[in-house]
Amino acid sequence: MFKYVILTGAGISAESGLKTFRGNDGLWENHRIEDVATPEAFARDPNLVQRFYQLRREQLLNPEIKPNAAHLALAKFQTDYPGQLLIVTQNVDNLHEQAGSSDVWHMHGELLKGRCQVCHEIQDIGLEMPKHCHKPMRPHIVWFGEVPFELDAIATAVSKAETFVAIGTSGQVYPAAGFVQLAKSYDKNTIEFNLEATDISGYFDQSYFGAASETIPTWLKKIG
Ligand code: BJW
Repeated sequence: MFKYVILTGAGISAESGLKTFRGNDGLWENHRIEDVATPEAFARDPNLVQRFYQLRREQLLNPEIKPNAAHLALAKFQTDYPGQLLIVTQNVDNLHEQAGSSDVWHMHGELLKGRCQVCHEIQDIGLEMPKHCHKPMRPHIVWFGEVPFELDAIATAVSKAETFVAIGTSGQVYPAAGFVQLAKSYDKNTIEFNLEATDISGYFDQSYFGAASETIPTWLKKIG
């Protein structure tokens, strides 16, 4: 089992140029993420939702969007200490993989995958959403009200790890926001890295405030 379980959120990719969800105005064409990222929104206006994710793929595929020092330091730690560090990411980008990380579980899905609405097959996709079983595939994304992936395996990993770490997540979206309480219920060490205090800071034994591109490489050097 892994010594460290690391939960990452949008904040770790912010310095790579991808917007966070709840920063600034948090709106996309005047829609709140909660209004676009739901199965109901997709049923009501599939074109709007497909357009939202196509724009997100366009952003991610821009060659200027690259992993930053935080992604790279995590990947290097995984290479130097194989099997010690599991990354559970809420992010649908592939910046951990681009940085060279191997143990990455995408609990909210992946932007560059589509899922067949009929037979549920999952496929790698590019910019355009392909058809499968004569219908456009849906984004392979966990929307509000849908059950995130790998939850049982994540709970097991958290219960067996020494330390649970959250990086760049606001702690507003469940069940991910509850992992720290789960870790505490097993008496685990818990650490948070963020720019500022979050709704769940009180559950962490230690909180380090600052940009992840600086705090994460420093911390990993210390524990390596
Ligand atoms: C930096 C930084 C830098 C910036 N360095 N840090 C009432 C109470 C409790 C729960 C619910 C409720 N009503 C509804 C629910 C459930 C709901 C929920 O939690 N809603 C809340 C809004 C209240 N959750 C769900 O529906 C989930 N499913 C579910 O509950 O199923 C039922 C079930 C569960 C378990 C068992 C059985 C049944 C599904 C949630 C799906 C979330 N999907 C999204 C969108 C899809 C992906 C996409 O389109 O991209 O996932 S929402 C969006 O939020 C995205 C993210 O992964 C997720 C979390 O956001 P994140 O990563 O925390 O980003 P931000 O922007 O919020 O925060 C960024 C942070 O970074 C900030 O703190 C900054 O300070 C920091 N930062 N720069 C360090 N340089």
